[in-house]
Amino acid sequence: PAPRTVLLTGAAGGLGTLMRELLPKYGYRLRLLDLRPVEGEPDAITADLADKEALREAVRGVDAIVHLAGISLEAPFEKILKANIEGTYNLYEAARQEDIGRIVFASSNHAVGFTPRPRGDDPLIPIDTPRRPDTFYGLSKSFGEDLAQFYWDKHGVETVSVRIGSCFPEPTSVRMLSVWMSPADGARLFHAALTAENVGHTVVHGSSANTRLWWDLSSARALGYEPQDDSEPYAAKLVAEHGELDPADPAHACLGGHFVTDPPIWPY
Ligand code: NAI
Ligand code: 15L
Repeated sequence: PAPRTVLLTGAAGGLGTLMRELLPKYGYRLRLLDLRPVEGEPDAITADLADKEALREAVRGVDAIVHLAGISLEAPFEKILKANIEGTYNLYEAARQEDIGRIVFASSNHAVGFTPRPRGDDPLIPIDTPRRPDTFYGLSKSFGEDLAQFYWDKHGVETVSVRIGSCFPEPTSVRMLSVWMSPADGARLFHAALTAENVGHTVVHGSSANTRLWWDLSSARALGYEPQDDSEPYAAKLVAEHGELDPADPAHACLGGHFVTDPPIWPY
């Protein structure tokens, strides 16, 4: 496709760093934003999602936004509220005001983390499975998806909400064998989400085509995503180290893994 300018929020983070490397290969020109300076990128915008003026300036003139910024793990509610809930609202408001047509929102498996994981011949988790957040963090992603639906219905801002499994260079747990998204497949999926036509608000599962897949990738494939990777080559080593998932262990019972059983982080 013709190069398009994309604002990448959360550019200093783990996924942001991977995407800074991979997305330009698809012809994108990236504008970078993060709360923290982005290493080796003096032109990156250093701004908090709380800063509405900075956001409005940051989104001005871009063709689309890939929104990764925020707290990426469980945290006290007040912090999640500020960064993920208010922060994502501030970004959507800036996008609406500046007529940005498309956002790719980094949602998470933890928006539906309490969904039992398939076992044996169980069907894959469908994309319309009811929301079952496993943390305040997951709840903020559930809010983000609703916000995206609202900004589409009310204001015509399109979003692809990607419920990312685990996007890291390699899977590091047995659970991740099922939900792993290779960085290269992550870039493929974001590219599909940026270029597919008439997405309205579309929710997709974000992972590679893993042998041990737990969820249905068809809404992602419908955007043109063709995953090329599979975590299975990592399986023997991880299973030798940790054993197969224990069916009796509640931390292995649900999509969200240990997020469902981790003790709450106080203060609530
Ligand atoms: P990360 O924690 O490494 O990066 C997040 C970035 O957002 C950080 O650089 C941080 O400085 C920035 N940030 C936090 N609060 C901010 C604020 N108020 N204003 C501006 N920037 C702020 O997380 P990671 O792994 O890179 O994830 C990126 C996104 O993808 C997050 O939204 C996360 O929830 C989501 N996600 C990631 C998954 C993964 O496997 N890496 C899985 C599911 C969702
Ligand atoms: C997430 O949502 C987190 O941002 C990431 O750090 C991983 O914990 C991932 O989910 C996961 O479920 O493995």
